[in-house]
Amino acid sequence: MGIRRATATRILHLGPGAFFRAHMAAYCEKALVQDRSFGIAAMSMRSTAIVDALAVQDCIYTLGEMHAHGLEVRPMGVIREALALSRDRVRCMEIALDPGLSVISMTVTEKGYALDPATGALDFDHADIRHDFDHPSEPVSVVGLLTAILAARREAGLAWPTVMSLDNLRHNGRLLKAALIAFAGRSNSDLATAIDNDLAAPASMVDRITPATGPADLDAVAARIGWRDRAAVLTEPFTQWVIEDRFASDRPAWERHGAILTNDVEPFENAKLRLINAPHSALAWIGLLRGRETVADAMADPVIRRFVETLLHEDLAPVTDAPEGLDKGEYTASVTGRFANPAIRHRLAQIATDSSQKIAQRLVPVLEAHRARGRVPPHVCRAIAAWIMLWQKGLAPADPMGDELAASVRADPRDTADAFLAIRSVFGECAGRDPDIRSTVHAALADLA
Ligand code: CS2
Repeated sequence: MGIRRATATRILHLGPGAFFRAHMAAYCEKALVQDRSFGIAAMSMRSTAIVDALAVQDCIYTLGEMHAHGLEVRPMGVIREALALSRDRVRCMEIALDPGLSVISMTVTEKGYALDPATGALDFDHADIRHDFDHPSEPVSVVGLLTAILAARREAGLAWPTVMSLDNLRHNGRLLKAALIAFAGRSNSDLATAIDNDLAAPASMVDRITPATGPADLDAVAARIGWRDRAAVLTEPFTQWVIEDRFASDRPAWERHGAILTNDVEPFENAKLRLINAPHSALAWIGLLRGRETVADAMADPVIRRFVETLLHEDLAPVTDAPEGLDKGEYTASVTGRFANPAIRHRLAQIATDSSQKIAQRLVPVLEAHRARGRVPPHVCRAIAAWIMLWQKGLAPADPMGDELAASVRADPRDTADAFLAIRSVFGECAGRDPDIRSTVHAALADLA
């Protein structure tokens, strides 16, 4: 099969992980048919492993889709350069200051923005943000780096590219822009005003279940293509990308390849976070408690499957408005099918990682919507109880708030629950002081124990 290669670099992408290589890169690769100039420079903020793997292969890698009839593979030639900011800072800035650059996109996970998870505001106490204030020309955070790029382009009289987040955060474009304004505002109010007035930061909703690639995945790809592609990625057939149509300049014709360009991404974000990410987290917590390893293993456990279905139908779907053109029933029904796909080995521990950053996006709005109707959602509370129980038992995977969470564990799980529910940056104001939520979580803890 021939490889479609890009002829120029007009996109700088931060975060070249598996999700990006399976999702946005796939849309960009297809759009090379319309315009080959929209190649990508893929840059990691710190780690060098995937960057090195790509670099030795001339940035060509294999995208494998796990269909019911088997694995379908395709060579990808859209990435032109792979770099790590920690090592290749000069080259990164050269690309960032290229007059032809059209988009800076990013998949850096929820915690990559250094925001307070509950309020969405930039966390000025974050170690990386503090570092970047002290070393503005050597930023290590996404927000510090983007601000440095915007300042340097402005200084050089260059237009700003569109800055686009592809992470699972509500209003990701608006949050990112607000963080940049807040960061710039501390030292350069002129720049902050210009960002406020002029920066295009569209929101986008992304969806494609793509586990971190493991050695067995690489073996499966090698068996198909005849060489060991260390940057290969395996993903599900389903893919969705809904983008706010607000760009500073030209961009690839993603809409010709399945992306939806719209004025209002919010209903899509809500549906995705509530009907896919919320049950995903819940499934991960309950599944880990019951000793399962992957999402598909957990879905094969009838107790867990029943829980996920009840959670979806009784607690999540009733407070989620379907965006126009999307059938909520079908969407909800497809979720369990996607989770149950045995070809995808998605480790529960990967999904349960960083849960403190995900709860405010996935579950708190659901809790609030039910409280506004005078109700407590029992299955959401059970999911939260499962998360707390993982900490109680010392089974929780890595979390940026790990020290604080571990220090909140008490001998009695109910006391642990009260301490956790009162953590404002996880639950906002909604849970800590609500006796009905607390007692429902207590009851669920007793039941889980
Ligand atoms: C998952 C997501 O790891 C997680 O938290 O819920 O990465 C999920 O697989 C994607 O959002 C699906 O599009």
